Amino acid sequence: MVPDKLIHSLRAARQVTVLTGAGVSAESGIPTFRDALTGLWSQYNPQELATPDAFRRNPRLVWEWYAFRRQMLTEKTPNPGHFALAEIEKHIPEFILVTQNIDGLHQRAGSRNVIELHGNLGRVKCFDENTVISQWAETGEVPPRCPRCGGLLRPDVVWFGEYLPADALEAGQAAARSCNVFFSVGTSGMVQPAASLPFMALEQGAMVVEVNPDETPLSRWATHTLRGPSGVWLPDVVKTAWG
Ligand code: BJW
Repeated sequence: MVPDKLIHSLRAARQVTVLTGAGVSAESGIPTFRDALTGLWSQYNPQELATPDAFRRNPRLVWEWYAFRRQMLTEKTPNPGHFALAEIEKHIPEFILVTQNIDGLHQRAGSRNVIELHGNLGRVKCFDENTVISQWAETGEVPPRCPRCGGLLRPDVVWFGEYLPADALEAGQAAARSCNVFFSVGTSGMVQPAASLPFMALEQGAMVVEVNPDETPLSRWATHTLRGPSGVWLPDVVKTAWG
């Protein structure tokens, strides 16, 4: 059962901030990263696929891995957890959804105020110039080349050792510091700087709610933990709060 105190705070909240991670898309059939059996990192080595050095070493491998994941995404759709977050947004004066996910499923579910911390798989940028590129010549070369400078194209996502987009990070941190209720949904809390956001909210006195089937480093600090899948808990929160 959703705790009464959480429902009361949510109904009264002026600002709600939500941080999501791969777990919110798990029920759409998209693998997480660190789940022991099904997570991407149980099959693939992040050092060979999700770092600038990996791309320098083997750009074709990295490009093809992301192309495979982009293709997989075309068959996936938002799940009840995504839709519930879009519904919560309608009831809260200021609602900010900060996501680490690159799958665009929140926007497809109808969420409007979304901050993407780790980029988006649907975009491509130049490895050398960092410019987002929407069109390029299909010459058969893998990865394709930047039409402006001839550099290699790469997915517009944030790899280990790269800085997050400064405007997105600043907006996410400000949203964490100014909210009344903060939800941390489907993230292991292992990757910085995103993992610090719930702690910033706690420092400012916000109610922090974790939604996750498993324990994380946040669990013992969270005001409430909803232990289980977000596709079950989040619709329950909506139904209890607003019928
Ligand atoms: C469910 C569920 C269901 C399952 N319902 N829940 C400070 C200290 C130590 C290290 C660092 C530090 N600052 C920076 C670093 C280095 C690094 C880092 O954090 N490393 C740690 C691993 C130690 N960070 C960076 O490099 C970042 N850059 C940066 O900080 O720049 C400044 C800097 C540079 C250099 C040095 C120092 C500072 C960039 C991080 C970029 C992360 N990129 C990735 C890949 C994106 C592209 C791609 O998709 O391929 O982003 S890695 C991967 O992890 C992806 C995710 O967004 C991110 C977070 O993972 P997430 O979402 O939490 O997924 P999981 O799988 O970990 O967890 C899923 C959860 O869901 C689990 O808890 C399940 O239980 C749960 N779940 N089913 C709800 N149905």
